Amino acid sequence: MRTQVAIIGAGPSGLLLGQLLHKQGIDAVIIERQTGDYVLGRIRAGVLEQVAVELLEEAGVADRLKSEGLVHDGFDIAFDADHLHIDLKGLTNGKTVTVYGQTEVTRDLMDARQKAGLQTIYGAQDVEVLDFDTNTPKVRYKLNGQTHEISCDFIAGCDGYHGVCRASVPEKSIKEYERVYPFGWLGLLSDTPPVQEELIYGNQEQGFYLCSMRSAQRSRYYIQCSLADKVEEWSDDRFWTALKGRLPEHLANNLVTGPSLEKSIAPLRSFVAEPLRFGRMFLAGDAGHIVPPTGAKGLNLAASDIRYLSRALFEFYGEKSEAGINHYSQKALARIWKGERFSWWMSMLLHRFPDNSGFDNKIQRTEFEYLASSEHAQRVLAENYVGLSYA
Ligand code: RFL
Ligand code: PHB
Repeated sequence: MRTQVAIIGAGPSGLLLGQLLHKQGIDAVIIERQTGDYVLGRIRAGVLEQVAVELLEEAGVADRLKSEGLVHDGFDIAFDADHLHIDLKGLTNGKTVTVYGQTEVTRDLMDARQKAGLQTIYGAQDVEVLDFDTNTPKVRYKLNGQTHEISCDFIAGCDGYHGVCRASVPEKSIKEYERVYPFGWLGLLSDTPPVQEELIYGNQEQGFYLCSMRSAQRSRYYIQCSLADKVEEWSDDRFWTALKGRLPEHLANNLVTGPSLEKSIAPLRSFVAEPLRFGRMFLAGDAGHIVPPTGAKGLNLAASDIRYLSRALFEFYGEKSEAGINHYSQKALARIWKGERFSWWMSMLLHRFPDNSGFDNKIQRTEFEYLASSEHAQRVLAENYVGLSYA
């Protein structure tokens, strides 16, 4: 088989790239290790930047997002007994974020791909990326025991943190930067009305908590947990009791509990690989970088990578220019590092660090007080949260 762009991974990065390329008449095949249902079962991101929403509009997959997504003008930060409202809209000349689950973004992209009759190979095993240091790269994989090969012009590595693309780059050609945080997030999804209309990020003696949602009837909550914790040790009751204990009293009284639809633990990590281009192979999304979810940036950074990469490929095929592909890595990384900085900063502000000294705790508290007292500081937070413009 032959295609112009072989995309590895059918998460949001791979599917969005496929859709944008299709709109420009560029041929692509997506090769995914899992089944479509498995991909849809992963409950992850919930908050979309305005620029990400605009990119999904450009891809022609934003109808449901526009009708069902919840536009949020602000969110709350609670620190111990204190409370701060961040007026995103007021602080950013009218910008907002949209609460719409990654599962729904993925579903919309899958539906559009199916409608357009575009090819996705699910359940591909032993995927290999070959000869990407030449002009004739190849992807080899097994399906139902048979080996297949796709020749292509480019390989897009959209295969997430544990994917094969980054792992196939010779060690000497790549540099990795990493910070691992000493705790995880335990998340619970339930068909219960959210505790309040806007998100609340909290830092309390027992640790971080986040009250988020998917709709007026579906809540998503997270609490900081130990890395040693196992999800089986957390009954729904234990989760609700722990969350209730962390919430300020007026919200604890409002909390509606119910059976979990999903519960999982995610470790927190900051990670960047440099560069993001290796000859005819590019890395995009979680394949190239990870942020702790505190800033709600992972999916949004994946979208910005895909915007830069799609433009680069449009230039290559449309204008016969290599300028875009030559600049992809540098351009994407400039925005990624800003997302890394912001996510690190939000994480440092909002979690209880087991090894913090008294000094560290005082600095963290002062960071909150400074934020609460300075409109400039709030503006910096708001500008980053709604999303920096695509340069
Ligand atoms: P994905 O979603 O991991 O998809 C990669 C796909 O590649 C497949 N794959 C392979 N396919 C073929 N061959 C191989 N060898 C393969 N290896 C892997 C995988 O099966 C998978 O289908 O990466 P992508 O597309 O780059 O998307 C990134 C986002 O998923 C991620 O950044 C966000 O979910 C992060 N994130 C959040 N981001 C936000 O912007 N806002 C949020 O509010 C937000 N909240 C979160 C989050 C992530 C979380 N977790 C669990 C890590 C909350 C949580 C709890
Ligand atoms: C979510 O709703 O899953 C969510 C929201 C905000 C975050 C992380 C996750 O920062």
